[in-house]
Amino acid sequence: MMDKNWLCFHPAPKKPAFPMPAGAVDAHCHVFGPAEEFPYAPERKYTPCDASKAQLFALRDHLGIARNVIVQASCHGRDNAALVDALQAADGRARGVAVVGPDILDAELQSLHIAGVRGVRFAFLKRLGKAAPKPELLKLAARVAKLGWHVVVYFEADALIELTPFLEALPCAVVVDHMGRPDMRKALDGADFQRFTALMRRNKNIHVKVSCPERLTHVGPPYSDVIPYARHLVETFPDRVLWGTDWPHPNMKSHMPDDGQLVDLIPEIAPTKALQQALLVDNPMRLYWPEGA
Ligand code: 0GY
Repeated sequence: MMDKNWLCFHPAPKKPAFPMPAGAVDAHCHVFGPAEEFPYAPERKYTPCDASKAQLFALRDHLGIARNVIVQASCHGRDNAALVDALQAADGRARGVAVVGPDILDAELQSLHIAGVRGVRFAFLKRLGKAAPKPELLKLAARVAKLGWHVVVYFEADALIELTPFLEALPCAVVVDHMGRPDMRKALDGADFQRFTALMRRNKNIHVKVSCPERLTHVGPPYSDVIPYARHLVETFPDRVLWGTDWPHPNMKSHMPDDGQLVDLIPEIAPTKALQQALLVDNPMRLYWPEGA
């Protein structure tokens, strides 16, 4: 049963007014279950509403998106079966980011690669579960780097100082989820966000997803407090930004965003055609479909 205080994804998102460029990638979305076929992990911290691959692909088509990057969420633990099943059904139009243990066998990594996985995710949010020790994660990163994969990291802004040496030691591209979760009540030019942009300036491995305004906002839709942060990142690091819906928006308790409205925010965060092309097509393609379309 889904958690009682949970919201399920928007039942009928609007058709966006913003026309996505051809080949646009949703670089952050999930599949959940369905639980009957793909049970949630016993150690999970929440039970979501089921969100199937068919529902994800229908949303993709409705929003004018060409491809998905499906990210393993903590409710499925290290069992990537639902993710792999979705990748295999996507006809080449989805790639994946898995969660695996440091003890995973090379043969298992290889079969995830064949299924379309191109990255591993390390989450450092206590409310989602405990991360493996950093030396083990570094060893794992070195192994996946050999496959041409990268690492996706999820943390909140107050963990950045402690995590910076680790992020800089990763031997591959690094993709930071949700802008490094800045606190929107702090200034864009304040010390916390500047620390993050300074890291990106210094270290060209680091990429960032300008995603999740619904989770970061303190004022609600249409997320006017979050837009300036996203736009700043897009304009400052045009070749290292990615965009995603975060559908089906796990752990949202205040409100559920309309995914069509999230698409309509894109011209506000990437105001030119060239920035939109980089954000939505060229950057995610380089990481997830380096061989080309
Ligand atoms: C997100 C955000 C969250 C959850 C997870 O793995 C997860 O369970 O990523 C969150 O609760 O902030 O990226 O989907």
